[in-house]
Amino acid sequence: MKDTKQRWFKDSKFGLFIHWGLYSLLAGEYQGRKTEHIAEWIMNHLDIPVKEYEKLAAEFNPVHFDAEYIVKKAKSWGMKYIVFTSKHHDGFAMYHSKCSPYNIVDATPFKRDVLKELQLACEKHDMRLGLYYSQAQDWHDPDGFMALKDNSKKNFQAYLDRKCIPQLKEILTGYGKISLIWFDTPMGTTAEQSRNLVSLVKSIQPDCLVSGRIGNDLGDYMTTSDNFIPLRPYRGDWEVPATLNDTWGFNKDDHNWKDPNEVIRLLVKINSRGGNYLLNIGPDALGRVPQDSIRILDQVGTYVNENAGAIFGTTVLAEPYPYDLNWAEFTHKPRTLFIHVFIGQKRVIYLPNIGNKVEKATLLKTGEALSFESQKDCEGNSVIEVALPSSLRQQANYCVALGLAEEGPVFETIR
Ligand code: H79
Repeated sequence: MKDTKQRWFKDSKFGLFIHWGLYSLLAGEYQGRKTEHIAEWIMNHLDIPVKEYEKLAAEFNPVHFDAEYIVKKAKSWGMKYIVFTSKHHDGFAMYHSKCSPYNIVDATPFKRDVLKELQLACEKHDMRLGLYYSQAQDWHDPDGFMALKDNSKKNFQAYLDRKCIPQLKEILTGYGKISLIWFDTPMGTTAEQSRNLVSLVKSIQPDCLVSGRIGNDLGDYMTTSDNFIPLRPYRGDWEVPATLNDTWGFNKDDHNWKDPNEVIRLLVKINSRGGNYLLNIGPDALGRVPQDSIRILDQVGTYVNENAGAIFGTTVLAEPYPYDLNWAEFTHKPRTLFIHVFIGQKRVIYLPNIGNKVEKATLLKTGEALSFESQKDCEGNSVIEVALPSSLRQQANYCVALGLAEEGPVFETIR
């Protein structure tokens, strides 16, 4: 079981992932060819030669990038940490690297160290900062791994010594407190290499967490598969990295945006199983956050802020609710059960097998008391019925808090 032993990670519940790099300029299309896959993989998927892809840097001039706007937005959405791509698989550093000129300051007309700007904005607004760093895949360095290609002739250790390790030292010494390093796709990394990278991080910033994707079963917390949620509660610390559409890097043709209500439900589902939701935005070539991302996250943020008490500080139930419901998720604090309802038109909440004695029911966001009845059904199971005011029928989501008489088990098992 992976355990960060760090309160902030356990309590965070919700974070912002930012995928931004040279690929954002292509937005899913290169010389008339479109990628059907995640847009930050365009160099690999469309076989763009290094010398050609490098030329993008000369065009990268994201004049609308505003670190403080993004940090303030993340804060307003209730997020507790930000993870930014300091270097993705394409090998381009989104900060002023001294050991590779292939970086946003030295290779672009923009010349701004956006990581420094992000660091300062995070410090100003009391937001934790973590950094994505692609430690194994580097499509720019001849010895970095590349998925779907022959890596057998590569001297991976030479790449680690020449680029990865020096760059990790830079991002861990030049940008203040870094709360975590988000390693990804270990591929052929040996156990010793993974261990050495972990030691390097901890030797510079002992409290800096390392994501599960350092490989070889190391790392401080479990990272699920991209966009996948564990079916059952998972003891220990973990995180679901996820997108709002079907790409991480900006893709102008991807309009498959999730419904905001669905995103809220995914957040609560992940939290109820003990995990954090690291939700992505992909700024475009000019540094603008897609309006659809803002629209969705503004709605998610409204729910998070109105129902913060049912999200932050919640603990995983010893036993999940024994029935499969398509309209609700449950979160829990000692002596309180939160029912997150994701369906309009309901007139009552009817739930069998709540064994703990219910003492009160309230609509969380207003504190309004709701009338309820506890009875036994014809089979002898406990049933709770909460009356819902008609005003809720037009709402796609809301949370009802049940005050419980005892700290013990909340649900009866099905007999
Ligand atoms: O940073 C984001 C992704 O770019 C990265 N992880 C998240 C957080 C990631 N790396 N690898 N993968 C995701 C999965 C790769 C899937 C692949 Fe493919 C399938 C690579 C090759 C085949 C998709 C299809 C990409 C290229 C073709």
